[in-house]
Amino acid sequence: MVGGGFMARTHAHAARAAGAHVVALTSSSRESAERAARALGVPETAPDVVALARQVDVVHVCSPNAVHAAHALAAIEAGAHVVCEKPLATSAGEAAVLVRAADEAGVTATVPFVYRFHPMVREARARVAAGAVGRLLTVRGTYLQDWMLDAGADDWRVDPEAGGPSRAFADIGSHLVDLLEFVAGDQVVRLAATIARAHPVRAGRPVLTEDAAAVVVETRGGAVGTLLVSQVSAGRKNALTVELAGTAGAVQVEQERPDELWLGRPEGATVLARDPARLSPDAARLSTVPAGHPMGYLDAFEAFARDTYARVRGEEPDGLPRFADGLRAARLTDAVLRAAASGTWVPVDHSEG
Ligand code: SOE
Repeated sequence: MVGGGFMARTHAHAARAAGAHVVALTSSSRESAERAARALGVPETAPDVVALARQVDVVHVCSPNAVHAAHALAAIEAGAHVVCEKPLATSAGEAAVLVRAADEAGVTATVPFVYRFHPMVREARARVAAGAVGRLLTVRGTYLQDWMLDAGADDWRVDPEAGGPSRAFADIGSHLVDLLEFVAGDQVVRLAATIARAHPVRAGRPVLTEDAAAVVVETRGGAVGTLLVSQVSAGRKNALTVELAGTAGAVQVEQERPDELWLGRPEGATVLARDPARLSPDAARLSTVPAGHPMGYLDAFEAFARDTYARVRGEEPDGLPRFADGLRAARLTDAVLRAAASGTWVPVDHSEG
C-alpha cells in the first residue's frame, strides 16, 4: 500500500478479502507509514515506492492525486503490477505516459472504478448490449455529495498542488463518466460545460478548483445528455445515478440502491431485485451474496481486487477497469475544464495512448 488514509484502509480490506497478503506500506513520512501500518495491521513499512515495489507482487497507489502518476510509474519501473486510485493522473498527458509504461512493462495496471462491480450495473450493461434500450437517445448522469457544503469543510483536494486542477469532476465525475460509458457501451465524443465554486475561500486559502460541474454531452452513437457533478448538494451523500433511454426502453442504476435495477417501458416502469438465480452470467458471477441480503461498496471493491489479481494470474475478467480507462477519465476531465474555461464545445480526445 502507498498511503495511509481512508482509501488505503479500503484497499487493504478489499485486497485481504480477495485473498492477498498485505505485506508492506509506505507513506509520505516514516512516522505516518508506521502509524498507518499499525492501524491497518500491515507487518512492514518501506522507505519509498521503489523499495516497496521490489518486495511485493502488486502495489496499490492510494496517495494524494498529484503524486499518483509518479508513484504508479515508480512501481511499474520496479516491475510490480499496479492498482492506482483515480484520477490516474492530474493531466491527460501524464495518464497517457502511464498507459504506455504499463503496456511496455507487460504488467497488470488497473484503476478502481469500483461502481462497475455492483451486480445490477453488470445486469444493466448486459441488457443494454442485448438491445433492451434500443437505439440510445438520451443519457442522464448525476453524482451528488454534500461533504464540501460547509465553507469550513477542507481537504487536501482543495489545494491544486495536491489535488490537481480539477476537484469535483476529477474526484467523482471520473466515476460518473466511467460508469455511464461502461453501461452504455458508447462514448462521449464532445461536450460543453460550466463549473461553480461554492465558497471563494476555505480554511483561509483561496479556492481555485470546482465544487460542481454541469456538462452537456453528445455520444458517438448520437445520443445527447447531461451530467451534473457536485460535492455541495445538501442531503446527498454518494448519489451516483446513470439513466440511459432509447427507442426500446430505459435503464437506471443508482449506486445508493445497488441491489436494484430500474427498467423503463412506455407502459410503466419496473424495479428488478438482485437475485443471482435470475441474472445474466456476468451479474450472477459478481452476485456473491444471496438474494435479499444487501450488497454494497465494500463488496464491489473486493470484486475489483479479485478481478485485478485474476488478471495478474493470467485470466482476462470482463469489465476490469485498466489504465486506459483512467486515461479516458483524465481526458474527459481535461475536456470539461477546457470547455468551462472557453465557453465552447470541446471534442474529447480518442486517439490511441
Ligand atoms: C470522496 O468524494 C469519495 O471518497 C471519492 O474520492 C471516491 O472515489 C468515491 O467513491 C466516494 O467519494
